[in-house]
Amino acid sequence: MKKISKIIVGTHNEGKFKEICALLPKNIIKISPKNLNLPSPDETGNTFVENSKIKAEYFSKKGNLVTISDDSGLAIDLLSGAPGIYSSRWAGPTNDFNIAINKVYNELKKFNIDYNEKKKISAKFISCLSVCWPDGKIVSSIGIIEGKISKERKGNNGFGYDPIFIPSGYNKTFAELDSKEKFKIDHRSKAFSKISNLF
Ligand code: ITT
Repeated sequence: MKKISKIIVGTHNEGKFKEICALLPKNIIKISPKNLNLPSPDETGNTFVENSKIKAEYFSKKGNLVTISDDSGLAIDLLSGAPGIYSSRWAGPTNDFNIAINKVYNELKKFNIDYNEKKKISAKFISCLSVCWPDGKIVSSIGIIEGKISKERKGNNGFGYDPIFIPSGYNKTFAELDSKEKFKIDHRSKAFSKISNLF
């Protein structure tokens, strides 16, 4: 298969855009949907895979170029997997992650959790990456990182829910790790490693 030399990184999320660009080889030209004046498609799917495919198909068709898109989110076991595919929507129309994180803690409060009991609020980050070619060919890959919700938000790195997620085996949140450390273990890197041969 012909190696990819130019790609649309099909996301309007700046944090994600940076992280996907960092995963891709340096020599590939990366284009953002913003540069092409392309808005996001409606995420009408019921799963990460469906929504990831919707985005990759949409941008590759509109931009007539190979596209990589991601659909991802935080799934908290105690909340039956919420916010899940609604992770972005919990931040409201202004995409404010203070709102989304407050919502997580408010939902968890309903369970009277005693964080001092060392009870683990298990959670995972899930990412589905899809690569779509203008002829319609599409490849998807899922990556998962297990962890727990922190007692309080900590750290300034990363984006989204990073300040409240502690990956298993660590005692720091994703937002306290530097990006290189996060990339070694995170959901998006794991999904990417399974399709890295495309690049
Ligand atoms: P695009 O659809 O344009 O890609 P989005 O932010 O709406 O942007 P999603 O629908 O996939 O993307 O929502 C995923 C949300 O889950 C995202 O907004 C983040 O807040 C959160 N998320 C995903 N990966 C994350 C990570 O590595 N660190 C922190 N939060 C993450």
